[in-house]
Amino acid sequence: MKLPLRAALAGVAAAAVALGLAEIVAVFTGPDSSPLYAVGGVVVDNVPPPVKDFGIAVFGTHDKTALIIGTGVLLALYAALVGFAALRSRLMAYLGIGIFAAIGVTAALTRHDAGLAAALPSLVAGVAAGLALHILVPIARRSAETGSEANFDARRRFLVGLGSAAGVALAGGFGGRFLTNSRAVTAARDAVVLPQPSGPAPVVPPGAQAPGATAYVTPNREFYRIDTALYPPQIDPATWQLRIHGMVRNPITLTWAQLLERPMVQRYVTLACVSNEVGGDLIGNALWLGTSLKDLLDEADPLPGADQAVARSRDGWTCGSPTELLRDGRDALLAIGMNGQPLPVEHGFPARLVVPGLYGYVSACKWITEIELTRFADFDAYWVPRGWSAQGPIKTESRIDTPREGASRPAGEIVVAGVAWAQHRGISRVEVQVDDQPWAAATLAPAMSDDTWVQWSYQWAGTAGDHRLRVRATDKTGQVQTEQEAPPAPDGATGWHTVSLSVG
Ligand SMILES: Nc1nc2c(c(=O)[nH]1)N[C@H]1C(S)=C(S)[C@@H](COP(=O)(O)O)O[C@H]1N2
Ligand SMILES: [Mo]
Repeated sequence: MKLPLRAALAGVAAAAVALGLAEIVAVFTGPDSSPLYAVGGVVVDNVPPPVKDFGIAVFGTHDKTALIIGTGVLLALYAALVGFAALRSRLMAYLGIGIFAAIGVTAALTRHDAGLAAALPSLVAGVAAGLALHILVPIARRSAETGSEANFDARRRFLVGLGSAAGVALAGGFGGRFLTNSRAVTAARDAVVLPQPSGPAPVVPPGAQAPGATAYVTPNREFYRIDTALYPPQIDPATWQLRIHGMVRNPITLTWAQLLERPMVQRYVTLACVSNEVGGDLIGNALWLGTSLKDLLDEADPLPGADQAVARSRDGWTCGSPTELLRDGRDALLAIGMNGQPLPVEHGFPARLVVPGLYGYVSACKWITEIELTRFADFDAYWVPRGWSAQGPIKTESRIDTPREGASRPAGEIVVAGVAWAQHRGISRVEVQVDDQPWAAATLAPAMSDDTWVQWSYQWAGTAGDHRLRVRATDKTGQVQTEQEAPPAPDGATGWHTVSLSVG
């Protein structure tokens, strides 16, 4: 192996050691301070919207893993260059490492609520990378010398050097992650005993499940997850507080114990993501346990003109909902339970907002710590400067769940089924169209309320041949789902979900 390649390998090994040790330090300074996660977080907050949409479209809910791996690959390339540079000039190599550490430090310090300690993992990483390179490059040099007696020995030393680096890196990386996960709030969450709701739990009517359609109630493990958090904030309820402040007459601070004493209700509410494509699955229905957000806001007593309630999460993410809408009597909840469990950590433990009728990005703040009353004219929440609309009412939509695109079926009775939603307005009608035939009414299953999706089904006498099925819903305001196709940005995709299949 040629010397430049050996030097590049030494560089990569040095970076691996650095990142491994940084993960160990980050066990104590918090997952967001690890250079990989801090830099990843900055990338998440700053990628242009099309790239973010591409990430979600291609990697789905694995877009975060893809980002971390992508960051790792870029870093490895950079480290290889630094190793290579070390052959010509030590100074240049150390400068390269300095830049790498500075990027990590800056990223970590600029994360929401970061203390000075957040700089530590990247600083340690920088020093470790420098030392590792200092040791490895001379070994690499000697091992590449030919014709020397000790050459065999030198090669062995180089391999041992690389092996040790890999060992430190893996032990640090996996050990650090393991320790971080073991410090997670799992135990605190397991210890939570959810309070009893004041009223009886709503009962799902027997016919709510249409055969062939997605489950009416989405199990927690299958519920879609969308957020900007590379590592979900770990919040111990014992230290959690919600502050309601800004343009209010009575600022409120609510502790976990105080929250548990408030009246609780249980409501089925279907949550939907504005990024959902027509026919997509970024939507789910759950039984939420929570306390009335309207009552909390009434107590805080917003000043006239405070038309926007900005919810802020522990990691600094924000969303803004119309104050009036939160107080119009709908079941806007400060939720702590999801399908009978404390909120899963990925879904906002210990507390989040759930607002029927609004897309998640303008309402469903997870890991909530603050609600600030302000004006739409005075504050843009997280997604607004990134090209999304400040107002995000859920659009009337429907989806075919069976048959699937490209399916083939024997001729005869074919069940066409799916879901339709127009949260808080409710669905009044769903129609199916086969090829260019007239629209035919589907059968609506009973729904819990206008705040959830509705399942529909249609018995179709399928004839041999290739066919196209389309669906459209009408909400209870009389609005028919538009055929006009629109992408998710800036305020939700539209169009009719279409499925092609062959029969016979
Ligand atoms: N703190 C925080 N809350 C958040 C988000 C986020 O990025 N951070 N994303 C929102 C978006 S875009 C959606 S669609 C919903 C998704 O909630 P879920 O992950 O529980 O399904 O959460 C909302 N709440
Ligand atoms: Mo979303």
